[in-house]
Amino acid sequence: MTEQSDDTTPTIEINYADGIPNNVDLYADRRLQRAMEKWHPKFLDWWNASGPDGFQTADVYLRTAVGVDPKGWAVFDHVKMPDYRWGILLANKIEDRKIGFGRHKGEPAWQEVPGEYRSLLKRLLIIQGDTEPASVEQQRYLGKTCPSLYDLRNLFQVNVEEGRHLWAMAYLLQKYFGRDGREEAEALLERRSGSADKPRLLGAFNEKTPDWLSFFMFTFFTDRDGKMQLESLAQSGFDPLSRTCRFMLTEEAHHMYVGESGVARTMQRTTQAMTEAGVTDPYDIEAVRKLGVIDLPTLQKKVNFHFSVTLDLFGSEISTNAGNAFSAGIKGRFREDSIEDDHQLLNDTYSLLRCINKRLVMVDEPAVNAINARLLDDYISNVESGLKRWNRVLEKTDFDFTIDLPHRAFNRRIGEFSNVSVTPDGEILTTQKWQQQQADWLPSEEDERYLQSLMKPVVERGAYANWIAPPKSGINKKPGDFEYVALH
Ligand code: BYC
Ligand code: FE
Ligand code: FE
Repeated sequence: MTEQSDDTTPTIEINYADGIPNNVDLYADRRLQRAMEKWHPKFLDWWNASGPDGFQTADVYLRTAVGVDPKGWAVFDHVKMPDYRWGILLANKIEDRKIGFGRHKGEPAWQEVPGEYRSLLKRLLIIQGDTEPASVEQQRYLGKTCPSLYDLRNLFQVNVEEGRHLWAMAYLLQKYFGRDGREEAEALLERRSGSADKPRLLGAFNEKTPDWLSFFMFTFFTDRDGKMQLESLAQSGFDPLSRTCRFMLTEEAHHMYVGESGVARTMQRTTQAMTEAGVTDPYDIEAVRKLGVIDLPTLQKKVNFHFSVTLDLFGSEISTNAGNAFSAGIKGRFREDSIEDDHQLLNDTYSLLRCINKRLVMVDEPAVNAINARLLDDYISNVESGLKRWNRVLEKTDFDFTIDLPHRAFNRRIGEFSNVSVTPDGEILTTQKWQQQQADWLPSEEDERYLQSLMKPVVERGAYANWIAPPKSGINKKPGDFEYVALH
């Protein structure tokens, strides 16, 4: 007997012959084709105006999807970013897929938008779609200060894929939401990260990503929110959304890898430089900075910032919006299909930390209202495993330092803890006291200035900025001095 793949659905080929690569038979739907073809040049205008600054004529060693199954979907080649084959790619259809949760559990998954959930669904697509271009805008100027060609290539890989994630949401909006959908797809290209009059929709996506450490932290913490949200949407009873998100998730893993390995390489280089120079105290910031590397306390402050800002992206812990989306079968829990319960949560409770009368207490709440709280818990435990891997890098050194996550109530703007001032250890302070101490917990202007001072471009093949160690291995098994980006 020959070995069979466990995926028995036939792979739908990606059509690269016509204008827009796709595996959704785009060219059979004239109305949609016209809408996407109208949107495409506007997307390119956005990319040129707000995507990576410069480098548009450079040849970048990028991966492009050639298939949509988790194994072996990518080819690598040098391409100019504006020529990247953005397209519409959905994971293969699962025959007879059923809705897995909520009041429609067990009914066939929807292939069209259920009328009663139209606006709920549209809102989720808009929010998801808004974050993708926002992150590209936030990272627009990083190319100019890349620590190596390898890192520059990774930045651009992340950028083009976030661009494709925008395509994914623009496709769903234009295919399933008629004229409103077309307008919303255009609006996704009009809002701008950090803009005063047309900002992006969620807080963290209007923050700056001013240096490469911020970029690595962002891809570790914030792209991981992307993963959690996409996992929840991949459970959706609306099948086109589920298939879209399943394919997006295969791209997401690399983004988090870029962040995790970027921070690990930074810590490795810092501790190496300290050892070589005989600096024994990690808190002797002046001595460490003299070596031109990033001191560990500043790294901790960056963790505090990016973690707390990202927690806000989960919305309020107690949320009827999220409960409605769950009961409707539109947005599930993290890996809903491997949870063992009735998937309806009619009588279940969930235990979560709340802030009541300015005190932090554990409370049991109806589980259906605590969907966001649960996803937040799943996110935090996912982050914790990454942190353990970082701390292993530190354990191998002679320094007594660990990176810790701040308390979940620290520095929050959204949800349960938005009205209290909490230290990284979970102690409630008066706002005034908290503000006096915040420079100990969050990057100060001086810290930011120091980081900026390190951001000098290194573009010689095989060379790395002094503050970061080279990666353990290259992309697609390429050697260290490979020309990941050919600058012209
Ligand atoms: N900022 O009941 P609530 C990614 C609003 S990242 C501003 O608390 P709900 C990526 C909310 O809209 C993943 N406003 O929470 C990563 C609502 O307003 P309306 C992105 C906020 O509804 C890196 C009100 O407050 N995807 O992909 O459950 C690079 C009350 O809402 C915020 C998704 O988020 C905030 N932080 O919302 C590239 C998935 N939080 O409607 C990409 C789709 C809440 O009353 N979105 N509000 O005016 C959702 O599932 C949900 O909308 C949220 C939480 C998770 C955002
Ligand atoms: Fe994305
Ligand atoms: Fe991402």
